Amino acid sequence: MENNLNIIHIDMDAFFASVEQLDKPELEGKAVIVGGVGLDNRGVVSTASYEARKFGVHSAMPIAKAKKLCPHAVYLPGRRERYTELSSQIFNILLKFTPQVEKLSIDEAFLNVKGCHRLYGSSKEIGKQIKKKIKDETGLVCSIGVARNKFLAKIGSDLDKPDGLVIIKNNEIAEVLDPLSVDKIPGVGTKTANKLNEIGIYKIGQLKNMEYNELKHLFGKNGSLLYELIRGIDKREVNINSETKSISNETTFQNDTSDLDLLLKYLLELSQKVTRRVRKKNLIGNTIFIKVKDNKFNVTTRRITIKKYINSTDDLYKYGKKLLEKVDLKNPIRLIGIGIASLKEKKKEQLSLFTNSKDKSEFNIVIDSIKDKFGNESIKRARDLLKEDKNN
Ligand code: TTP
Ligand code: MG
Repeated sequence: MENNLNIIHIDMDAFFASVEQLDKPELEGKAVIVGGVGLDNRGVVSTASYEARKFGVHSAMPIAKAKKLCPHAVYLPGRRERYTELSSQIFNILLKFTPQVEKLSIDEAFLNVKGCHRLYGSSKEIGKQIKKKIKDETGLVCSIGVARNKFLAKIGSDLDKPDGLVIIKNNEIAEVLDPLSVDKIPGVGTKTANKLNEIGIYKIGQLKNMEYNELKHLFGKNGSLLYELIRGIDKREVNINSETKSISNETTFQNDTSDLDLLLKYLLELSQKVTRRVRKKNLIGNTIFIKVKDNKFNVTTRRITIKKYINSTDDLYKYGKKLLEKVDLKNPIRLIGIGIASLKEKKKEQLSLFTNSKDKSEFNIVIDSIKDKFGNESIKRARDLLKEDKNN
């Protein structure tokens, strides 16, 4: 397969409705419509299962209209928390393949898999593995598009929904794009599409016959972007966003070591550094990972996703230690690293002077501010002091 088809777009199928069918097996194969008062108070359809779409029901349609088209459907108000929970499970799966994940919405992401082929095979293979892992671990079905850029990958994921896996090869671009209606182009909404329809242009292929200057005239500064997109050119990069970004630190030892106590002490020191950066950015995360490289340069990584979002040194260290215990330390270790992923912004909680909370984050914040004022060496944990003794 061509080796520059590195962009993957993934979009869950009928996401909210599929989650409802997953949690209530009696709804499997039935018309399910999520939306209305419970979810957004506007009485519109959030999404409809594919069984309901056959009757013409779609997102943003007034519930009243949906009830006329599909009276036998099961109407549900929606459970945002549950959808968010599954969404973060899905993003954690994606992050196992590559850190290059750009979240677009609750059920949609771009991946750049350029560096992943040695480990996971071709982009098509990676697409298959992602689909399988998501199905096995969550029970949900998604559609995937693979192509050389974002625009084409997104077009691809939409071509064979539900449960699609579409590869758009470079020599197939025109063949795929030309018959599509113009509203498939990002930025071309109903209004612009209508404007084009009025002058007899319905398909992307027809739009290609327009001169560059005509497009500029019609679409202003977006004209040149449009000129490129319809020819399958899209220079946008996959941008890792803070929600999927991770923060980590690693250290290479002067001498390789098999001493578990010493490794744990380094792990604690790294946990301090990592969580300090996490706290500085006012983030919390619920995926913890470690990396170990032995003297033969074999790299082992272990990761775990927990329910609670953390940013305290003790919490990170605790889970890092558990992960390290799962690593086979048969060869001496030359490098160890630890990090947090699935980061999100920590909401401002009401601070109380008399809180009895077990949450260590306030304690950590005090330590951080002393270190900011007096330097890193000003406060040390007893374990760090022990380590210094051992190394001297
Ligand atoms: P989409 O991915 O647009 O739709 P979908 O996943 O339901 O269906 P498809 O198989 O076509 O991808 O949106 C993801 C979720 O976002 C969707 O399940 C519900 C929610 N949503 C709304 O609440 N309102 C809307 O208008 C749309 C489009 C989506
Ligand atoms: Mg979707």
